[in-house]
Parts: sequence; C-alpha cells; structure tokens
Amino acid sequence: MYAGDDSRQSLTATGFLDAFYPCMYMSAASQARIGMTARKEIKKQRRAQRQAAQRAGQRAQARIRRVVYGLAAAAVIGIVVAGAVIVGTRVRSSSGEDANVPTVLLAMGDNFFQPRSVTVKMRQTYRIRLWNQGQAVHNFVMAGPDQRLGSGDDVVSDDVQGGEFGSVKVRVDEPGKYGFVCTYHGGMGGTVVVEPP
Ligand SMILES: [Cu+2]
Repeated sequence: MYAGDDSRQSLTATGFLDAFYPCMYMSAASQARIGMTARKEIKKQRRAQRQAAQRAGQRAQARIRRVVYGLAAAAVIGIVVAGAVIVGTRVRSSSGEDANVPTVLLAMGDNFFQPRSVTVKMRQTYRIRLWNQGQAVHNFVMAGPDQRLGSGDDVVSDDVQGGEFGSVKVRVDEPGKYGFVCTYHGGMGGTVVVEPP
C-alpha cells in the first residue's frame, strides 16, 4: 500500500517536472518549436491586451461623447425653456392679455371722436383704446360685418366715464368703411376704414 502510494507520488513528481521543465528532456528542435509557440502565445496575448485597451478607450470615448451630447441637449432645452419663460414674461407683463395685438388709440371729447377716421388692415385683430378726455360719459359702437349700425351685429364697448380709459377689440374680415358712433350723443361718430392686406 505504502509502496504503491510512494511510486505514484514519484511518478506524479516526474510528471510535474515534465510539465515545468520540458526543455531538460526535449530535442533542440522541439525546444525551438515550443519557444516559437510560446513567443506566438505571448504575441497573441499582447495583441489581445492591446485590443482590449483599444476597446476600453473607445468605450471611454463613447461615454465622453454621450456626456457631451447630453450636455448639449440639456443646454438646448435650457435655452428653449428660458426663451419660453422670457416670452411668457413679456406676454404676461402687458397691462392686459394679448400684448401682440396692435392697439389704436381713439380719444373721446364732448362730443366728438379724435381722430374721426381710423385705418386698419383686414383679418387682423386690433384693440381700440378709448380715452375719454371729456366730462360726459361716452361709448363706442361700430358697425359689424354687414357694415350697418344698429343691425344687431355691432361691436359695443362698455361706457367710458369722463377722464377714464376703455378698450374694445375689433376684427374685420371684409374691406370697407365701417361707421362708429357714441350712442349717447347724436352726431358723435367716425369711420373705421378696413383695407386689404
Ligand atoms: Cu358720447
């Protein structure tokens, strides 16, 4: 039993040596071949290492690219959001809604409008700002699409007290002359001339 074990151990020891020191038992040609193989193996490993390093580098570059693109996208979004906020602020900061609606100033006296004629473009909304510079209350009533006053489609402002301001929105889609009056004072009136674009 022990002898068998010992012999196996010694065989194992020889095998061990064979594996680690093949040069001691091999011909010069075999050694050269093994040397070649070893050198090839080393080259292969180095190539693999280089390729791995290259791939790692590419991955790192891709990561950097993603970060850069991410930052660029964030910047663009930031600018758009900032722009929206600025535009929003500009719109909101007006005295009323619709800051982009052109305003026509129309003064009222006792008892007349000044000017008596206002020219606007068709298919465009205007805000007519009424400034009552007189003492009496006045209003602004303008002919609607049928171009006739008092036919039910008139544009009618609120009353404007002496010294105060009023406002009325007007949009006309057909060119022509549209009369306006103050319904409190006969003969107090004027004309809105609507021109094609
Ligand atoms: Cu009036």
